Amino acid sequence: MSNHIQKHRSITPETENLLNTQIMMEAQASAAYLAMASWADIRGYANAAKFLYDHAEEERAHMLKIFHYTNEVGGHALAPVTTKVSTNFNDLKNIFDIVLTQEIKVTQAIHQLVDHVLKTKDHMTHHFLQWFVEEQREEEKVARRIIELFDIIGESGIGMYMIDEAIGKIK
Ligand code: OFO
Repeated sequence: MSNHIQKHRSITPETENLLNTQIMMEAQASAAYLAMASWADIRGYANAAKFLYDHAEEERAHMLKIFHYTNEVGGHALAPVTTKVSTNFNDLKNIFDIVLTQEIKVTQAIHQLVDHVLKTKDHMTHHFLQWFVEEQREEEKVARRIIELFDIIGESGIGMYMIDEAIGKIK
């Protein structure tokens, strides 16, 4: 980055690094959702697959939101490199357990970022991150509701069909 650009930045290099780490995490989450969507798709869980495909898109949108913000405030957003994701799962319940674990990890990372910008009095980035704080609350809530369906409906008989139907109705 040229000195000219560096002089006009609103975020510290440390915040820039943390935002780039978050960009990578969102991209990784998107790839993980895509792998889970494919698993559900080829097994006929049409609604679960749609939910997971949609979330793969959402995570990519989150990644781009942070990407653009980083550049807007004078940082340098780096194109994320993702690592290999799991493509095989025990069953659909296993997938949604992973979804919730993954979302909780993202929440923790967002909270760490918020802690950092509070400490460094970076009000702009703090304001920007509030959208993600709210988004994570919503995403965890939805994942928990889906996991509950496995207990409420039960997996035997036509249970899996009904669970997939119910997933299609979750907002
Ligand atoms: Fe659900 O992870 Fe993005 O923010």
